[in-house]
Amino acid sequence: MTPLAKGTIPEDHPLSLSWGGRHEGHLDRFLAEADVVLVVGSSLDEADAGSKGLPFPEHLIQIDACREVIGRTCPVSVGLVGDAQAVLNQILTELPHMEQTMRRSPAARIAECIARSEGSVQDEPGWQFMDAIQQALPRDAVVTNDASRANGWAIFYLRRYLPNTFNITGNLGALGYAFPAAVGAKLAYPERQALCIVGDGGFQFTPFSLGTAVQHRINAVAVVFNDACYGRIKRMQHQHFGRTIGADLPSPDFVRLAESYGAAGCRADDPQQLYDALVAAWQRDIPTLIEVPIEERLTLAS
Ligand SMILES: Cc1ncc(C[n+]2csc(CCOP(=O)(O)OP(=O)(O)O)c2C)c(N)n1
Ligand SMILES: [Mg+2]
Repeated sequence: MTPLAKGTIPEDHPLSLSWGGRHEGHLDRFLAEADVVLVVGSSLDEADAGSKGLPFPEHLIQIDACREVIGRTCPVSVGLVGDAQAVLNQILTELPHMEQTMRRSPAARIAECIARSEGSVQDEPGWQFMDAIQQALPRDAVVTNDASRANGWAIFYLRRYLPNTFNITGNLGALGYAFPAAVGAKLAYPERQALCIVGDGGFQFTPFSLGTAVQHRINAVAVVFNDACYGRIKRMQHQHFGRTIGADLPSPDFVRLAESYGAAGCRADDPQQLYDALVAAWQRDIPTLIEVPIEERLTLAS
């Protein structure tokens, strides 16, 4: 699954391989070794397939409901225009009549790929914070995010198991989406938890949504990773120009900001505190903001 598809197939299914496998090229090698890749419902654009692209083998088949998307970013051997479910059902209907030369499950290779990828990241603070969230997160909770460094951590490390339980702002990556989206998700599914994973910059595009959530007793939870800057932008400025401009942010006291709206606010300095804060947050009937102060070097890391 590409980032936008997280949760379409449960990430603990033995045939499921997600973006996390991209560490040290494990997922890329897996794809490159394939005889043929069948892409279902992905535009393969930058936000979906990554700015570095995916190393597809020569034979690529793409199914999409939108004709313009087929072959737009990657050359395809075969393009099939249609509804994913309908086309997949048609393929399944034809399969028994086809000669099958080999039936070898890739489950073992997928498991190996995941184990190698996970083994290489567990010392990283980003992984540890996402692991804490994972432990506290119900299987059907809806996660929203936008474009922070933590958004990248969530794409790589967080596992989702159900469709529409991981919502990014798609190809635009627009800041300000994450928290209002969590409020909307909690309204749509009052019996489930809604969690926004966001940076200090992104959260400050739409903090007033805290007021709406308090007013209507909507328990959406925000985890704000605060490095007091537009970290991703600052990093790109460093890389391309060797200097930064306009990327530092005055940091409000996020806990008091939440409390001033009548929401609950707390600070989590390490993954264990984040886990405890989330478990407490699920119990409330008002929104909770959990601020996680992080060093700038974490968002500036490649
Ligand atoms: C509406 C909007 N404006 C600007 C951007 C460009 N942009 C992408 S990431 C980013 C920085 C985000 O900062 P923060 O939320 O604090 O996350 P961090 O990078 O520090 O982890 C900016 C300004 C954007 N994606 N959307
Ligand atoms: Mg930031």
